[in-house]
Amino acid sequence: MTAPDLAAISTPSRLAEPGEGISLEEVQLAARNHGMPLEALRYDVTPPGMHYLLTHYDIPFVDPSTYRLTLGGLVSRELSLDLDAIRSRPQVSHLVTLECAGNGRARLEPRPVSQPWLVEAVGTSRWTGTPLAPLLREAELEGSAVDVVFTGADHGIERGVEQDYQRSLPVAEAMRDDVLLVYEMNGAPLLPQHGSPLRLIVPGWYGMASVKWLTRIEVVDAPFEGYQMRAYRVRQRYEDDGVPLTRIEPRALLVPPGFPDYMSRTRVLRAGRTTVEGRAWSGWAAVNAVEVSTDGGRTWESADLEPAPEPRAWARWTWTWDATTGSYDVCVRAGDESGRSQPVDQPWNRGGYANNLVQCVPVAVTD
Ligand SMILES: Nc1nc2c(c(=O)[nH]1)N[C@H]1C(S)=C(S)[C@@H](COP(=O)(O)O)O[C@H]1N2
Ligand SMILES: [Mo]
Repeated sequence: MTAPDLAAISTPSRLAEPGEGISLEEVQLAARNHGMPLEALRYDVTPPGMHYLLTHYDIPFVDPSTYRLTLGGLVSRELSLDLDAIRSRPQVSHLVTLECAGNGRARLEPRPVSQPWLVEAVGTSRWTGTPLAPLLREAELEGSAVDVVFTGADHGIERGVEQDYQRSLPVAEAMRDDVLLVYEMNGAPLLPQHGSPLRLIVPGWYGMASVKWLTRIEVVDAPFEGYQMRAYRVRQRYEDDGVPLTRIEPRALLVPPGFPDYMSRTRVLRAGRTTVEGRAWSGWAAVNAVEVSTDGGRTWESADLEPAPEPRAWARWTWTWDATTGSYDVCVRAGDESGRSQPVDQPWNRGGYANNLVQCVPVAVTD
């Protein structure tokens, strides 16, 4: 028998045809990589099983008792550490909101065929570990160091390219004191699906940078151009060079008011005074404005914004609604101190990334 053609097995990057439904393969990805139910926006810290998940390939089995992290490449001193050695280093915790760069993709038209996120690819956790920078200093980077490459234990094929999941950070970003090697999530050991036994957390950046099942760190003398570095770019056409994704664009989400119809998912709310609530975040700067609309974005009112518990965590907001009977389209949008805000028209790009189009929820208010 001849060997099957891997390039033919691997689906090329494509856009859905007009009106083309979600495929079984997209549903298969969506079931593995679930979003955060929006009612979980009520919690400061997302309960672990409600945090979103995104794993390109399989969740690898990494045995903590034999686990080692190696740090090599352009360093004077190579390091190889087991989990005890990592755990005995200075411990730091940060509350960090993580969001997938593809959040909102399935609502784009035309739809880039990939993990079909609606808007719930987000969650906030208390991540505990040890800062990366002191380890890099201990290893002593050579003068020619440009990028730090992080390799995960997971392996797969994507658009015809067989690979380990790999992402890099420029040296200056890798040396930021809030970039952590994490072994605990919300005070418990990392769960397998979130990168056990050790993952990177890059606060403020879209999730793709926070490499799970981290096994190797390598310092290199040129910008790393691995598959995931070329893939996570905002481009209009497949051939374009595009702009690399880094920090999270501002977004606010609301807890859908009232209760849902099982199949249509339409919300039903009893008339009267109700508190509309949710969270808002940005990886660029503090969120400084949240506005709510009940008429699909024609008119807006300011919501009350609470201070974020930590700089890279989401902030709670509330808005009081005297809801009278009728049909409404309840929307929310956020802006941050850098002047960034959320568009009312879809920010379309070929990969469906950084799409922070405002969220609107149809609500039927009844007596
Ligand atoms: N090794 C590895 N790390 C990874 C990924 C992956 O597939 N493999 N997915 C990335 C992406 S795209 C996101 S959005 C986050 C998701 O983290 P979570 O599953 O813990 O929410 O992990 C990132 N780290
Ligand atoms: Mo992601």
